[in-house]
Amino acid sequence: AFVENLLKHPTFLNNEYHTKFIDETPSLFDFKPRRDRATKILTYIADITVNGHPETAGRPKPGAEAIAPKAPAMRSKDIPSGTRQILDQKGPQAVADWMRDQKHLLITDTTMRDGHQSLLATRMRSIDMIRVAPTYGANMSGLFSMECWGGATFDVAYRFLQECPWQRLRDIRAKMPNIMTQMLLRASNGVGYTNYPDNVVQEFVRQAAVSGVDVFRVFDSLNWVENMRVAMDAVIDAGKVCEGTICYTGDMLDPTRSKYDLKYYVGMAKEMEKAGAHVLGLKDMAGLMKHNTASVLIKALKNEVGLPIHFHTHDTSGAAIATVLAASAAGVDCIDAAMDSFSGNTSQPTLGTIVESLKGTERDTGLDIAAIREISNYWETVRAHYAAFESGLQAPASEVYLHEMPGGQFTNLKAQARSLGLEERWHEVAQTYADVNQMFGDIVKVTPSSKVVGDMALMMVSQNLTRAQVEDPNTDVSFPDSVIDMMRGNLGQPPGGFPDTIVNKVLKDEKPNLSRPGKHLKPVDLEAMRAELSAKLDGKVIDDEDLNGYLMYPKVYTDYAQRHETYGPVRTLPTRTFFYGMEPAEEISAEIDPGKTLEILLQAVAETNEEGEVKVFFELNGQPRTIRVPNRL
Ligand code: BTN
Ligand code: 3PY
Ligand code: ZN
Repeated sequence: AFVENLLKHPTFLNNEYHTKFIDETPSLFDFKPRRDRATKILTYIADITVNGHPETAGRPKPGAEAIAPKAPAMRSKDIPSGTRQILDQKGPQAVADWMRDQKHLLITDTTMRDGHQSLLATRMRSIDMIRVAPTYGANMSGLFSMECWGGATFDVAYRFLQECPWQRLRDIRAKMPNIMTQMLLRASNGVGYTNYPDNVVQEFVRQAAVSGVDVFRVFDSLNWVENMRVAMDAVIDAGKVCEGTICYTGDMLDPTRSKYDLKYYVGMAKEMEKAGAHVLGLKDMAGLMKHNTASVLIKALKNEVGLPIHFHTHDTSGAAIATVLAASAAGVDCIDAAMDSFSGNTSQPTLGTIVESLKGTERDTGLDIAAIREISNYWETVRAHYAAFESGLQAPASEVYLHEMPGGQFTNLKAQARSLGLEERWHEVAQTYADVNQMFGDIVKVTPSSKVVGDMALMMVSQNLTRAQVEDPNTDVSFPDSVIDMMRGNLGQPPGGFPDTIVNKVLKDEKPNLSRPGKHLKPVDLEAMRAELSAKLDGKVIDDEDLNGYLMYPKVYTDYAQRHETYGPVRTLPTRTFFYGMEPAEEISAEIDPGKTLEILLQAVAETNEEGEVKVFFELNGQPRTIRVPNRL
């Protein structure tokens, strides 16, 4: 077994073998029989079939409409050229120039990122995206970009979906070579919830560009430009499109809320331009921008800033299409929308409806409404498989103007409230969220600052604390860790700083750090981290993608990698199988490598034996296979 391990080891195969290698590579001494990938996948299916998936237990099941999703046919064999070719041939500035030259309204499809992040708790699996990517390339080549990466998708892929986010990106890129891919990057917070050392942010951006991201939407959760520069510079250095982004909050035309007024936004836009952004992102993450505001703001930005503008909003209020059409009339260059069946409510406004609304006008998008319908029907079938992750939100609501929660947070916070037994007090949570925002000085609320506000609001409602009590120096309050962290300055500073009242109450005698967090964080020794991870994973060779996963999420990545050893490439399973296992006589296939497909038939599931184990009988590519799994129910 030792020799066998040695002969198979990549270091040996790469001719990098030397005697020290034997001492340093504990996996060579791992004589447990290594199971092949097919056995691993069968073990996963058997386990889920017997025990169910922990994430879908007790949740609604897919209905009869959840048939196997089939991608619509490609309308032509050859792929028309698109925005990706402009970027590759002429670079990011040419993309920006081209955007400004277009009369028609450009559209980014968010279905593969914010659409499912906002409607299905980010649970959409890669296979459901990759399957339809070639159809997009052939039938939707006029899209500006496909938002398909970043935000919460990175974390959720490893943590809940047992798949590699980098591979998702590479696969989408390869199957859709003409439409630019787009990601959401939380500047110094990377795709995590806290500031990372500068070299970790730089290394992450470098790898994301190599693995396939074309457009980086970079924002800071407190709108602090100082804290965006490291990420923006890294994008510019990588030769990709840097969308320097303003987060919109509050109500710009309300004279009683003057903190975020027109002057504030125009000022920040000019800072974005000076910082080297190619495109100006305008991110209305909660869907608060009203149509009159869009008219005023977009016209002002077009007059005062030279950058093309890309507008993002959410339909939580039900008014997002009005806002998008006003933005379009005011000359916005590009807007975000989700395919119809993944649009509305806390998600983006409806792509097909925007296309139809502008048909025949001078901003006609030129997109093919029949192609959109086909793709939307595909997504409808996909969505049916994720019934367990639907929020149950029934209607749009103007309450969003009170709480100002981001679309991506809303359903999450509601689920958190439910798990704390506060579901029937949801409207109190919403009001308290608004109170906390005022107590923190009226801040931008978007990941991660939105999570801090949410943590505080849940704590206050569950302990029946009012804002006055929290602020009272004579009342003892034990603050959530995330609140302490933010008041220390670890997410940076909002415009005007945090109010002294709350800082002093939270930190007592400790002084906050008012300068950029990255300035104080020591650079990480990347090779030492690679060695550390390798040691945790029995000497596994750690490539740059894995290393970046580990740098963002040390525990989440390590757990993923260990489960991968047990279950193999479960990303290739159909979504129904992944979440629900198989029925007797059901047959599925899983393409574990290009051209290498497993045909899997479940024959029968035996009774649980005295040891508490269950035998599950399969046919794998026509050969009988029996797998034993513990019954944990
Ligand atoms: C998770 O939710 O922990 C990730 C998904 C994979 C977990 C597998 S599913 C089969 C087995 N049963 C469990 O409870 N966890 C693992
Ligand atoms: C994220 O950071 O994930 C967001 O969607 C913010 O809007
Ligand atoms: Zn969003």
